[in-house]
Amino acid sequence: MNEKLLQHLRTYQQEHLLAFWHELDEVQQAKLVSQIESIDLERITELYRLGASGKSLSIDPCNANPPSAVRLGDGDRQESEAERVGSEALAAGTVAVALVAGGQGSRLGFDHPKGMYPIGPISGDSLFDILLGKVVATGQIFDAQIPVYLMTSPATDEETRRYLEESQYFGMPSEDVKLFCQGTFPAVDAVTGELLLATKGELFLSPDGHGGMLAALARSGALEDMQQRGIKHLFYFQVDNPLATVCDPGLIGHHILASSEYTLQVVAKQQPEDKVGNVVELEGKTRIIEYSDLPEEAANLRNDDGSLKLWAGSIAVHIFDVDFLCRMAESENSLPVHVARKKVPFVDVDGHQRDPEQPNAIKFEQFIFDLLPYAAEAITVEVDPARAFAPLKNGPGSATDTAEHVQQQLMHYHRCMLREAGVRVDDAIQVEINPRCAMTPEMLKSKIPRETEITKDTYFH
Ligand code: UD2
Repeated sequence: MNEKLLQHLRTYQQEHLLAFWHELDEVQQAKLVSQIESIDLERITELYRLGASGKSLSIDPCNANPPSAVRLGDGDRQESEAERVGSEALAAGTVAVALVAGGQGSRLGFDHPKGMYPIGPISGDSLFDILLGKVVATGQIFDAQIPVYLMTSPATDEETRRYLEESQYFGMPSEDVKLFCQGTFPAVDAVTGELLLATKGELFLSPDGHGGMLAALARSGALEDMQQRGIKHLFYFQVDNPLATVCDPGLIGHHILASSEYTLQVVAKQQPEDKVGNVVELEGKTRIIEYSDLPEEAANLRNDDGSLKLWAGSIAVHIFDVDFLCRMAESENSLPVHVARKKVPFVDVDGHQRDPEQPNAIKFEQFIFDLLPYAAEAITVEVDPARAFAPLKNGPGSATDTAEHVQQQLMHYHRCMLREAGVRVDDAIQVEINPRCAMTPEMLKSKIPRETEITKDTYFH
């Protein structure tokens, strides 16, 4: 028995973690020791104390105001100036991409990293294929190198690396795709605060949230890599949105023109309970209040014309200044930790595997958008969801955000692109456009003669 470790665990009432020590072989013992040693027990004890007390938001959302935003239809001049400035930044090679892909596809009934999900409505192309395709296409348009920093989690890292290597990074130069793995937090028993064992020799660990990206970027050397490459702006998005306007020159341009350190792309919420982050102004700062944290009372506040007061929904597309991230990475624990009560399977004191039916545990997570109040300047830019937001979240049969919904949205948008390019296509025709073929209606114009009629299901690639 490792007496020193036992003593350390006793200080925090966690000695149960070694209850099965004598049943483990040497390799298992070494693994358990290294897991325990990597955890700051004092911090976890404190987080549990705060989490169990039920205190979460230190602010009152009912006092929040909507952000001042660049809204849709705000004027073509501003728009074209932003596009010009964003295009210049892309051409100058000062923009990189951060893609968070730590999630598994388990909610979709897909036992692989979510990014591997075959979402292309006709092609069956995966989310990674489509999203990296957008980066490749943008790089070609601007004749620029656009590195991608892709965040995995311990659950998705190995398979994602293998998949991307086998797929030859979907056309990206391999040296421009930098994978880095996010960290974890242990889960604790909601009643006792004891860390949970997943097996007799392993702690139950879960990803530390996309907020873990900040520390993981620093730890992996990615921030340094960005600085060496002269990257100034980081276009951030989630792997579950194949409609994401990756490297949108207009959004990048607004960010630069406003000297923003943190820019948010938002959609106008349709319903108070929409599952998007709520972008608000509170106490002079821009913040996001997650949908699950927004009380009904605040969500339902209306303007005189009946529209939602807190209208701005974050779709998790952000632009960060690299200098801002470097500054934030230097101050340890700048991100708060959120707690969530969840069902976590575990091994009990008698060595039995338990699969609880009710939430039994507290899981900890950090959110990247909690950096917002620290930004010297933060702006919000509205986008039309029909061209920018089709999140894949739920399995077949759910009311929203299933693969079928996403595919319908993709095809709808691609039909709109074709029509804007002067091509005729009926709603009953299925179409899909590979981003490498065209990212915009303008690009389609050079490939398909005007007045062409599409009469059968077509994949443009
Ligand atoms: C997220 C946002 C929500 C809104 C919505 C848009 C949070 C907390 N909420 O809600 O405000 O913008 O997306 O679709 O972000 N991920 C990791 N590591 C983690 C956790 C998440 O990489 O530890 C990635 C994951 O692969 C996924 C994305 O982040 O692509 C979103 O995570 P989620 O599905 O848990 O977030 P959701 O849908 O509740």
